[in-house]
Amino acid sequence: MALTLYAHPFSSYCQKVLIPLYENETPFSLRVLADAEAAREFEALWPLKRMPILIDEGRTIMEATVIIEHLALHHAGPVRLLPDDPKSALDVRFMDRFFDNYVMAPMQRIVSDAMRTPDKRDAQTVAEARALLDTAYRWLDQRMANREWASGGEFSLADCAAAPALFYADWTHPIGAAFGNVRAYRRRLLLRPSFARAVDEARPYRPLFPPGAPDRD
Ligand SMILES: N[C@@H](CCC(=O)N[C@@H](CS)C(=O)NCC(=O)O)C(=O)O
Repeated sequence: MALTLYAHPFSSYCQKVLIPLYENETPFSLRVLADAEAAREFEALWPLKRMPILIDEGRTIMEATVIIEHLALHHAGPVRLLPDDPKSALDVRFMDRFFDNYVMAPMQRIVSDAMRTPDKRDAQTVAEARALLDTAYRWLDQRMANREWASGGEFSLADCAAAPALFYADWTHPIGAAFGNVRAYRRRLLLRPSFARAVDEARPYRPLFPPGAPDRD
């Protein structure tokens, strides 16, 4: 059961998939997309060039959430990232969408804008992204008032999405002191060994962070 992941350790969506692989100690080989040969293979496999992708016995699986669902179906380990109960699983999937669409996406918009030359930057897009992050933080703060993890009582797919999303969102648009539950949840995620490992492996790349990485996790 040879699994190959095309990914980069510093990428948020790649970390989202590294977390479940580390949670279950699933064996896989990594093709790091800083390598030119790996990048050529990746582009041939997925012309949309969005990482990560997983190769499982010749089959290419795209999209971080789908990769995690694929791992849960075909390479299940002791840590179940989707509950068996369909209603509970639906809430996990909702929270996964929440983190991708309303935290990861606006964070990426701010980062992408910082990669442009000053004359190509779009202040309105960045302002809208920051406003969306504030709204997302506010909603999440209430949601997390009495919770350890994003959905149900167990660490799940939703937390895999949350960890890198909140990690980088806080770097680009700091989570304010008013959102203590979100801050505490981000700290809990950083203590989770699977995510802590992904964060450690990405440390050497911090100087590459386009808006500039703060001197902290
Ligand atoms: N919808 C995709 C998004 C993946 C994505 O945006 N990956 C980023 C890295 S974090 C990427 O490949 N960026 C390259 C680009 O935008 O050209 C998923 O869920 O896997």
